[in-house]
Parts: sequence; structure tokens; C-alpha cells
Amino acid sequence: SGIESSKRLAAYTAVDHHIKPEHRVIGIGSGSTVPYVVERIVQQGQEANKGRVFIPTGFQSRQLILNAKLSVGDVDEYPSIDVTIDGADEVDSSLNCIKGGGACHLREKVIAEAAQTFIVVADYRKNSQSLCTNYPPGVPIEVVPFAYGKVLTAVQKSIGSPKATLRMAIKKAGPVVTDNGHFVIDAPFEPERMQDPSAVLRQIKLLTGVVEVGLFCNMAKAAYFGNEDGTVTIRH
Ligand code: DER
Repeated sequence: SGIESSKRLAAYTAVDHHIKPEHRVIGIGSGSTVPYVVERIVQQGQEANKGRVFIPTGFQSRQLILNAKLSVGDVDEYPSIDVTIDGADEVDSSLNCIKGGGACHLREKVIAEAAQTFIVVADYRKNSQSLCTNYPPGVPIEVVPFAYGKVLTAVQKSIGSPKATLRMAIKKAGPVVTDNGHFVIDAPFEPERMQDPSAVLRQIKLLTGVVEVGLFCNMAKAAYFGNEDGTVTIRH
């Protein structure tokens, strides 16, 4: 489909541009675009991947690395990463991202920050002028279950997201539980509110009980978007 081929195109181009032979520690994101990143890295060959270690951003990411027969390492053992490549739910014109659609954004942010270079790969649907334009669920917020009610109320009443909700699971009774044992709140905002995403990030992060916010501001070095017409849009 147009979307899958545009994900593959973004991922392949980003790997070809940013995963060099000298890169030994590589961060692997989560979601449905990143499998194409791993696919392209495997295509670099066994020789290129010998001696490399791949750092996962959650359970799914770890399974992806293991299934590709690549070496897995943990960020506590490899706190300095050469390059991390990950997906995003939406990217604005300044490369600020909404991440956390897959409820993996805590580990994703740790692995992204630990990297010298953080690269985003996405299909054309994620390419926006400003955040909360094309991603209706809004900003994911990982919270400790004990505090979710208090945080939800604060987000709805004082941060300006009255429609914020606790993310409920589909194939499990009750809320989504992250790899870290926490809940997720989705907080939709008007695009006008997202002209300075780092201000919203700071306000939410300071709420007691918040573990991490799915706003990645001033982090990505480049974003690769696959387009339906087979071209790639690269933004720095
Ligand atoms: O949860 C995340 O941040 C993931 O990176 C994810 O949202 C990207 O999703 P996709 O690659 O499946 O669109």
C-alpha cells in the first residue's frame, strides 16, 4: 500500500544516509515504520553488523532486534549511542515530534537522548506544519497509575486539554499498561497551543506523577518522510 511503501522508503533512505560502517551502538525505536529500518540494516550484511550492538526502546523493539538475529544491548550498558532511528506520530516544521502512539515514549526518549544523532522516519501522514494538526489523539503522557486521576484532572483543567483521556486497552480489560508498568493519558490540544511545544512539554512534565511526555522538542537532527509518489522529503 502507499503508506507501507512510503514507510519503507523513509526508513531505507535514512539508514543509507545515517548508519555508517563505523557506527557500533545503534538505537532502535518502536512502531510499524522501524521494522523497515532493521530490514535495511540487515541488508548491510553480516560483516557490517558484526560487532554492532542494538539498543531497544521496549519489548516490541527488542523482539524486532532478536528476530533479525542482531545483537541486543541495554542502555545502562551502552549509555552512549552513535545513532538512534525511530518513528513518530507527527512532526512539525521545526522537527518537534509527538511520539508515544505506541506507548513506548519513555524508553524512546531515553534512547534518543543518549544518541549522538537522532533520526525520525515516517510516512507522509506525519508531516505537519504544527503539532496536533494531523494526530487527533494528541500528546501521550506516561503516568504512574497511583496518580493518573490527579494528573488527568490537572491536564483537563489547567493545562488546556479538556478532552484528555486515559488510554484504554482494546484486547485487555482496563487501561493500556506500558513496558514500565504505567498508564498513558492522551491529551489533544488545539494546533494554536502547539506553536511552542517545549512550553507545553515543560508544563506537563512538572505535574507530580508524570513519568514522561510524548513531545520530543529540539531533538531530531533530521526527519525522513516517504511520499505517495515515491519521493522522499528530508527535513533538517
Ligand atoms: O510510539 C511511538 O512514538 C512510535 O514511534 C510510533 O508512534 C510511530 O508509529 P508508526 O511508525 O507505527 O507510525
